[in-house]
Amino acid sequence: MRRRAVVWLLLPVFVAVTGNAQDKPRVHVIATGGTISNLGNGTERRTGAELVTGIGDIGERVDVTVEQFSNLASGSITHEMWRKLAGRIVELSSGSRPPAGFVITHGTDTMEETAFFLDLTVGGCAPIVVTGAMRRANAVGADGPANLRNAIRVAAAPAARGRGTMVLMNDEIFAARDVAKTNTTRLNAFTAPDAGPAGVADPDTLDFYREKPAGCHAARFPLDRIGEFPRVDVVYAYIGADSVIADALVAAGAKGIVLAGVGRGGSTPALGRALRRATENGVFIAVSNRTGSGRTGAGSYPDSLATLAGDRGIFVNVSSLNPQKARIVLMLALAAHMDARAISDLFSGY
Ligand code: DAS
Repeated sequence: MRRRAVVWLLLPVFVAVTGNAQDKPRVHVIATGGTISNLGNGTERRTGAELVTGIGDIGERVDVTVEQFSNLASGSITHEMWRKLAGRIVELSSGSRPPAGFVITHGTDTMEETAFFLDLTVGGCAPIVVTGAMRRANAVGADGPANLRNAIRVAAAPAARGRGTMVLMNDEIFAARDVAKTNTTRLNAFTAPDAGPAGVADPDTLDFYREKPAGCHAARFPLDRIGEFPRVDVVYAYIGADSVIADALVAAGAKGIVLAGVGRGGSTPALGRALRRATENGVFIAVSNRTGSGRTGAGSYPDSLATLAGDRGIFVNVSSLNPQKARIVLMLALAAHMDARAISDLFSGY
């Protein structure tokens, strides 16, 4: 299965799966794998073309083309695959017949990370809608077909233009920045704990709860400004957390560490001291929290870091971004060679 996935990555299949394209918006589906394609037998997964064909009537209103990017569980998606996926969307958007929108099928486990990466790196008017399934492709009550159908509807909709990358799951539309997987198995596993959903895909209409942006979506980190991805890790705070993990990450070459702090961003004294030592080695520390929602608070930092807050920006607050999303921002900021002050300002914008 692994060999097959690599072949797909290198030779993407680009097929039109719906008929007559006249006067219909085109949505380009890029399939990466995940439970939506998983048949549960350990070897086979449905292709993107099979998934689209399985939803029958969608071709009446939308011209759907499909490309197989990979066919992997989402834990196997890599940083370089992110760069390649974003690059592919940029390439297709600037081609002679750009699609009206994109749908990315993806495993749900890391979906929020890929969606946020795309939102930060791909600009333009065409919406990017990431979707997947909580139940396997051949499960009773599989949610994949409805999610894919709704994602295609959103990607084709004029009302979605300029909104950047979204996630569509269980009839709800979420902004990539806000969404998180907050349950392991339920169909309503995706929520936006602080902001709420951005809209809903009802059977008769798509309803967005926020005003349509005046222009197109601007990428904060356009791909052509990003160099190599540095090592950036997340360290969890908990009762008894000591310095071992943070020290080991610095020794392993981490350029950034996100603290998944307790409460509003605190840690144990020992972990706090280790993070302070890390800053002395030029490592950037971004403080997030492990609560699942809410802002990381100014003044709630570990004692040993408090005096560094704002100091040359080496210690940055990440407001309500969860740790895995704060990690992406820090990694991109470092890959874009932003300096300490710029990174500090960037995080205060979240
Ligand atoms: N939960 C799935 C994912 O996120 C795992 C799978 O489909 O193999 O990709």
